[in-house]
Amino acid sequence: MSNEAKASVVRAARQGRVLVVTIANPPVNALGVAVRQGLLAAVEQAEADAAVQAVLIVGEGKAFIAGADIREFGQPAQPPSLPEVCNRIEACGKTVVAAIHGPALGGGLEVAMAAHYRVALPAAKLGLPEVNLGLLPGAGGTQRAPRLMGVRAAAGLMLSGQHLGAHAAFDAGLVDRVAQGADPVAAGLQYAEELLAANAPVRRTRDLAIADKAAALAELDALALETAKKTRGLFSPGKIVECVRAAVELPFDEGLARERALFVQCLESPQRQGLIHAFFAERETAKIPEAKAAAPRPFAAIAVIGGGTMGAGITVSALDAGLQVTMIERDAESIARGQKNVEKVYDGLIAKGRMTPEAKAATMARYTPSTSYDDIAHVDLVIEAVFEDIEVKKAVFKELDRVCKPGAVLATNTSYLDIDAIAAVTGRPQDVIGLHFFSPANIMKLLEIVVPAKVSADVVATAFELAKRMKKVPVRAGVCDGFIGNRILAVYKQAADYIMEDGASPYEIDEAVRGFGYPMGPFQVTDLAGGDIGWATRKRRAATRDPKARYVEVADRICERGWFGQKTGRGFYLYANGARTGMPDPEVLAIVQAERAKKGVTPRKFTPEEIMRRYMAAMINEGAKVVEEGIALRPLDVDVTFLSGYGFPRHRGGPMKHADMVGLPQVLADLREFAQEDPLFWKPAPLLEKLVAEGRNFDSLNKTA
Ligand code: 3H9
Repeated sequence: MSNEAKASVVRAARQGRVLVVTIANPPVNALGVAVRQGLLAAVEQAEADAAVQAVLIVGEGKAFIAGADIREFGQPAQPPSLPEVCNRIEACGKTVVAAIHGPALGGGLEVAMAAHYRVALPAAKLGLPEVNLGLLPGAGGTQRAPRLMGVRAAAGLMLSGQHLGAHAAFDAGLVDRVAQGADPVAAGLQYAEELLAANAPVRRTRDLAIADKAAALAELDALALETAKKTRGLFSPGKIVECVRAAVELPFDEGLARERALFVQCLESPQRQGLIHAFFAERETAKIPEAKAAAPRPFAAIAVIGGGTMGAGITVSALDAGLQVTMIERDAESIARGQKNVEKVYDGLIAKGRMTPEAKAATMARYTPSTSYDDIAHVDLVIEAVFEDIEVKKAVFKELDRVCKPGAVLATNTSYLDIDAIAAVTGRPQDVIGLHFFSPANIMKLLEIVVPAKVSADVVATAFELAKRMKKVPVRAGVCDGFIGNRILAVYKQAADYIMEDGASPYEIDEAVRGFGYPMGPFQVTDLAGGDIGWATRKRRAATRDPKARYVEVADRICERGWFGQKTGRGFYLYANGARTGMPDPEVLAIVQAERAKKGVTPRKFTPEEIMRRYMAAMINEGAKVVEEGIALRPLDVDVTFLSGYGFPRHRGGPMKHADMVGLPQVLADLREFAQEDPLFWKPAPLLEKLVAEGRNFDSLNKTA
């Protein structure tokens, strides 16, 4: 980087006796090498200039400083390091003030904690979210935060990754004052001048004492146990607790050295790679060709067709996004039920003290129930969430075509069906799109935006804008049976069935999948969702199934008995007396055994590793096909789909990132080995073979579309 560029990311200019140091590194003032150099130079300038009596650090734009530059992790280190910069700020002989008007996160808060005084403005957000990236605060944060806010609160901030607003940060002792307004320079200058006028001493955080060390250590013992239990399988949380212990037990500089050593361990961990991949991937999925080609259509009033679980969840999401919602149901009884489904969500929040009855009333004022399509002639966007049957959906879209105003966006929430065929029943296929929400729709973050052949670019852009307003994670998908998520799910579920028929029990498989980091295994998920849903899909596909393809009938045998999972008290597991955790069922094992005998399968043993190799190979292989066919724009879109909608362990970055970390040659070798038993199912995706032949990985395809 040229000297001029370096100079421009950190500007230092004297205002009276205060040197105002402005970080101007858009979009979020991350602490890249040029910023670190600039900050160091500014402190030296302040020391050298006799006219300067205080230093004020501020950020330009929306953020104070969002943290270290995450893009530099994994690259060769470039001096000065951030710990060095923070130490230099703290050592400055002139009073240093940080004025925080926006996010001060991670390294950003560490810079502020190294300053001698801190003032926060109302929009400030302070936090140490490194744990979300598989890291720990590595620029003195683990040593300074406990000195400022106490051991327990500091550990809580670092382990949760939560952000504190200005007042909460003040109450916690992280900042010294809360000022009004939005101008950090004005607020900071005023504070600095007051401090100088009062002859306030240079006050270094490193010199603050930690009170009652014995009690703090006892608390940390308990916290270490609790953290190990709660963050099972995660690396950095335990290291955070170790750092805080060092803050209590060791002199400051030794604590810093310990923090550095543990930070480097985190930096080198595969979990850091997975989590940082997830962070960027979630921001990349909104970068789609249509967003560059067209602007979204405006929307304020929408309609939701159907008031079942899905329709109600979507309605809540839309109301929470500030939209007007008209819900349509076929008769008075159904619409009353639909409204009840919506109100149930808000009543739940009221019961938990998270919403006031007044806020509910204000929200519900934007909700209109109706049984007549004619009431939605004015809306800008419609989301259909009726029964998953193509004929029912086509009938709805004919009605929408009849009543909706020209230019209204018509979306279907189908999870499998052919959206091109649905669009074709209207006279305006350019306005028809898929919005695949996940249940419960007001909670699940994923929104698959399914792009049929004839839809216009501005409708796609509108769908992405809607996702943003609803705070969803949008992923662009092409039309095929199951789109990205459910299509791949169907394949790895099949792999799980094969493993079961070949010898592992459903309980062993679930345990292996949980051991990998999922909250639940596939058979538990089936029981939770209801076995009848998959059964209906299997029946629908029976006619088109390849007769040569292996088909496991265990789930059908279970469904034939009326065992649909939790809701019937029995599925792959037994749920005695409405229990939510299932117990293994010997009768299910007997069914599995009978099916094996029928097919002449001699059961064999599988280790958890063998189970996961197959499970993941099936997922990755189908993921490669989905990318190759253009159903997903990039491998990262597959990753985000599984991270946000299917419980894939975030620290592994998603299935395609996981494949890159395992190494594609290994994945291909696994597939070829399994293909010896079943060449049809385990046939490697051509894209995977191509990448291996070219020595490339999935990430090489992740450039923005
Ligand atoms: C750390 O500090 C380690 C230290 O303790 C120790 C060091 C030794 N770096 O989210 P947005 C990009 S670890 C680089 O869409 P918003 C982001 O990719 C760090 N880039 O905006 C996006 O780029 P693009 C601890 C970053 O307004 C653009 O900025 N800090 C960074 O919704 C806008 O981001 C964190 O974990 C970064 N640190 O939210 C904070 N941050 O336009 C992470 C963002 O090309 N950041 N970008 O897609 C955030 O939580 C949010 O970005 C923030 C703004 C709340 C700041």
